[in-house]
Amino acid sequence: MFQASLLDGTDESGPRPLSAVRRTELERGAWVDVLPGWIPNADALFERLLTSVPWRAERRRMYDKVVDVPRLLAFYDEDAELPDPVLDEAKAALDEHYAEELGEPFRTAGLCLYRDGRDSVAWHGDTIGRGATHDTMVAILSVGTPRSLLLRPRGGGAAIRRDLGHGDLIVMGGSCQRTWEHAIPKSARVKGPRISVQFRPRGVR
Ligand SMILES: O=C(O)CCC(=O)C(=O)O
Repeated sequence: MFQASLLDGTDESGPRPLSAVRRTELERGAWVDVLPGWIPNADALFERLLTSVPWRAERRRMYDKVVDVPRLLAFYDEDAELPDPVLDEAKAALDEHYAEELGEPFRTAGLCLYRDGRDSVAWHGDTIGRGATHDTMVAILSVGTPRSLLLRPRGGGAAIRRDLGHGDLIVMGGSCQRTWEHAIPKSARVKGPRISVQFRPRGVR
């Protein structure tokens, strides 16, 4: 399992200012914003989410078989109370920073628990809903063991990699969900768990 760092302690502090995010413009109107260490001292948050979130396993049909989804999931719809006050702070900070550009608040939180490097998510865009037709944003807070997020243009092209560490933020914006795809690949080197918290606006899944 993920080992909380000894230096980290249980001291909680809120998100660092989002003015420090760095944007990378991708092709076709997509972009990603990244802020390493957005949530400092994220060990306690990680442990609380690990133990308090009602993680559930899902199974999905793949062609003629039903297979295990290789990660555990939890979903907090817009009226649901988030599982941790740090996530309320994170969402409030995102809402404030992106208010003008996004034009609406983030509403839902999807959580994934990758138990180790065998868990993953395959190439996809968040195109259930408005992400298929409209520019939008998906903001991801990553805590626990570092994992790589890959992005590639839909229909072909070189992939780019963003390594997401403990407490890091990545925001996929513009046309990213419909013109690019993203994935968390399996990795034999990854031994510990990671939790991803995805904040999305209404109607984006
Ligand atoms: O784990 C992540 O950060 C990405 C999750 C994701 O792409 C999804 O659940 O749609």
